[in-house]
Amino acid sequence: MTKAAATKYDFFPSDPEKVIRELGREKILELLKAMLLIRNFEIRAESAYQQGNIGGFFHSYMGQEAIQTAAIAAMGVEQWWVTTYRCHALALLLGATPKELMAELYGRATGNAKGRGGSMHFFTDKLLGGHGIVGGQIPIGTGAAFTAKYAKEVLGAKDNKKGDVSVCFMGEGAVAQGSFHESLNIAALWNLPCIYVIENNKWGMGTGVNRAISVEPIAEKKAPSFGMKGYTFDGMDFFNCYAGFKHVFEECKKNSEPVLIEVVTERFRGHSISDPGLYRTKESLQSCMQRDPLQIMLKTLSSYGLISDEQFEKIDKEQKEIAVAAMKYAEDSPWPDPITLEEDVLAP
Ligand SMILES: Cc1ncc(C[n+]2csc(CCOP(=O)(O)OP(=O)(O)O)c2C)c(N)n1
Repeated sequence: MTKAAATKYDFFPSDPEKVIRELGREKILELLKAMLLIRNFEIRAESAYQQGNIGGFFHSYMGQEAIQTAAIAAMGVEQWWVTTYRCHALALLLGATPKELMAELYGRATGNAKGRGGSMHFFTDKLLGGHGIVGGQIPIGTGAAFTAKYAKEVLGAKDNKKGDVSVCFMGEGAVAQGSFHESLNIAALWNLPCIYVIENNKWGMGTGVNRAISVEPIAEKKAPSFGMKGYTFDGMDFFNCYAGFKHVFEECKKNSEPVLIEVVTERFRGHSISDPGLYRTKESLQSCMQRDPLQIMLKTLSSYGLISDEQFEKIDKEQKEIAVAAMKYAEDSPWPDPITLEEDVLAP
């Protein structure tokens, strides 16, 4: 059975002026730069893939840049973070360098996971991974929230090394998995400070959300069944995401209760690089690309006189050069030595 009608979303309220006042011009431009780095990294990596320099899976974050950029801007890097295989942006935002990430895509020894993980498995000391199993990261994010709570309430940790909260990203496709339901149930039962974020890009591979998930808005309808609060954000609008994440973060820190967020977004590419996207028309893709998060941010910042088109283009060009330099670094890097094959393997 198919649910045909597209949902009309009522997004969390936001006030760009307030966000701009709170963050200031310099910080906002830094965040725009981060979004442009993600976009340029994805574009260059995609071309390296097409040239045969990268193999295996590859899932682009193009179109979704505002979400994780806003989440980190609102909560700071010192939380626990975990996500899906669509993990390039989160790793960049959490401080992995474009060079080490590009080298990982190229399978080189200098890569983020020594060339063993590829596109789906980036890590930093705060990023508990990109994960290839749909829903596989949800229990991990829940466990990290337990760590944060235990460190604070039992060990009395004051240095915030274990983070205040855990932030667990997933696609809407993961909502139908058992791991989602078991994790949210235990998080609610034990008051774990976990912020679950569903990035609803409307497609799970080629399956439309209306054919896969029985209710929408997902978070607002599902959260109450776990005794949680649920919110909906506009994933194409940085300012809406920032205001929403900030609100939820402050609330979660105060009451140590889990929360479920749905961020409505669009992916500008196929599910993975090998997906020709035959399940959607060119026109529908073009129409969703009209709401490009980078253009929306540029337009908003321009309307407050904070940036000109020339300044935007300059930042864009600089980020492109960083991505191109990362490709060169990856190309020049050595392949892993076969003698190291059994190193770092936990189950020999
Ligand atoms: C347990 C499991 N089942 C199936 C797959 C194959 N698979 C990979 S991605 C995907 C779709 C997931 O879509 P969604 O959660 O909406 O995330 P998105 O890719 O849109 O970000 C599927 C079915 C998998 N990796 N793991």
